[in-house]
Amino acid sequence: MRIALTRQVSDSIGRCELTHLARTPIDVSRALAQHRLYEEALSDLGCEVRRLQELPDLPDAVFVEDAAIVLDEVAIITRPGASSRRAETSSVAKALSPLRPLRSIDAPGTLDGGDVLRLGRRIWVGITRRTSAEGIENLRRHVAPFGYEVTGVAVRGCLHLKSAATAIGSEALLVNPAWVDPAVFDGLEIVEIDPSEPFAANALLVGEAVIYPEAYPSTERRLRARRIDLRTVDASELAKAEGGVTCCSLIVEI
Ligand code: CIR
Repeated sequence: MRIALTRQVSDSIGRCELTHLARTPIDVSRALAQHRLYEEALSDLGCEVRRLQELPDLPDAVFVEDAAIVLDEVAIITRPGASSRRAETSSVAKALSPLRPLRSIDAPGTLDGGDVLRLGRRIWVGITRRTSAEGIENLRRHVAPFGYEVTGVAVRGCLHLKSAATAIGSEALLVNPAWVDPAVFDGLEIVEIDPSEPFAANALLVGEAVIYPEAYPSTERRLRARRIDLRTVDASELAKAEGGVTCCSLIVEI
């Protein structure tokens, strides 16, 4: 069984953290509607969608991916790099505690789930403004006993590693080579985004299907040419908050 943890868009999302984008007005009701369709796409792919408690005063609380790393053996509750986001983690820990043994990233380390990319037993972690060397070391200590290899990766020009590279298959990645050097993903098949669509590398693999924003038609054609089972969604309002499709759920297999 596959559970997808999500959280409704906060009324205060207009005050979200922004790093690379200029602030533009977010239409909360459109964002809510788009988020519901995203949840529907998860349900269509067999996920039981479980909504966490609403946190209306925490603008970025919809981006639940940043609060935890869920592996088969354990879940690691993060310490987000933006202090405004640290209060998001306790409700995620509460939801995960019946599903996995929990560990945590501890001060002074910081780590955002958006920086953590896993394929099999290999984990790449973006070294970014949000994720520190201590945070990565902390993660390594928690997961090494289960046989995971953790590699810190330089990322430039974007918020998180998963803005630059995400899984589109068990051995395949969608990558923006301007933001991360594809050579770090040794041995994996690399599909590059269309360079005219820099934000196009964030795709959400669920089983063998991929949830993908409809905003990147040229890259979408590249994915369709590979016969990937794509489920496109309109994620334009959350994109104004620098969120993508991976950010809005935590997938837990039980
Ligand atoms: C932030 O800056 O933290 C939010 N506005 C966006 C977080 C997006 N999360 C993700 O890419 N995993």
